Amino acid sequence: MPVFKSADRRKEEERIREENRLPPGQALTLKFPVLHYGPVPPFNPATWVFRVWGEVEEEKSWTWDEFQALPRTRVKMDIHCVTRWSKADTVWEGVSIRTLIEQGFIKPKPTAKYVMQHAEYGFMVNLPLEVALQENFLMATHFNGEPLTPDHGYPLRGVVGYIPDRPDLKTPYFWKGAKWLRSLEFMRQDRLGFWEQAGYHNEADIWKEQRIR
Ligand SMILES: Nc1nc2c(c(=O)[nH]1)N[C@H]1C(S)=C(S)[C@@H](COP(=O)(O)O)O[C@H]1N2
Ligand SMILES: [Mo]
Repeated sequence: MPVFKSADRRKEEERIREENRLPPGQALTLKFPVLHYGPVPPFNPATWVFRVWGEVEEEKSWTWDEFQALPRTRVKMDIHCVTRWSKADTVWEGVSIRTLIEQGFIKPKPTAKYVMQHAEYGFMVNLPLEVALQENFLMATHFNGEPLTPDHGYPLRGVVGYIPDRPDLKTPYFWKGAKWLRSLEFMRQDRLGFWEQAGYHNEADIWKEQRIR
C-alpha cells in the first residue's frame, strides 16, 4: 500500500476513528489500491453470462443486457482490506442478492447455507448465505457513480464493507468480494475460496482482526 502522508489523510483518519469506524490495525487511505492474483480478464458483453446454480430451485442465467435490467441498489460503506488499508464512504451501485430473492429472481433451496462467488480464471470466494444477504454485500457494477474500472472488477464484482452505525451486520475484510464475478453457487456446506485456501481466515471479521487462520 502506498503511504499517503498528507494532513488531509490524517485528519480524515482521526474523524473515522472518532466515529468508531476504524477497525484495529487499519490505516485510512484516500487512494484506491488494486490487489488481486493474476491478470485482469477481458470483458466481452456479447458472450458474458451471469449464472446462479447449486442449491436453488431453478438454475438461472442472465446475459449482460438482461443483468442490466435487474432491480438496482445503492450502498455507502467503508471498505477494509486485510493488508491494512481502509477507505471510507465508498458508494457502490449494483444488484443485491437479497432483492433478487425477495423479488423471486432467485429461489434458494432451504438447504442453501453458503454462497460461493465464482469469478474469471477460476477465482472464488465463500461466504455464509446470511452474510451475502446483508445490506453490506452487493454485486456492484458502479463505484462512486462510475462504472467499475477493469482493475477494480469491471463489469461486475462482489463488495462487502462496514455501514457506519451498523455493528449488528457481520463485516468481513474486502477480499470477500470477488472481482470479475461470473456466477453464484448456493451450497449446503461451506468450502474454502482461493485466499481462504491460501491461509486467510474463513470468517474474516474486521473487528476481531481475523486476518489469517
Ligand atoms: N477475482 C478476484 N477477486 C478478488 C481478488 C482476486 O485475487 N481475484 N482479490 C481479493 C482481494 S485479496 C482484495 S484485497 C480485493 C481488492 O479489491 P480492489 O483491487 O478493488 O482494491 O479484491 C478481492 N477480490
Ligand atoms: Mo486482499
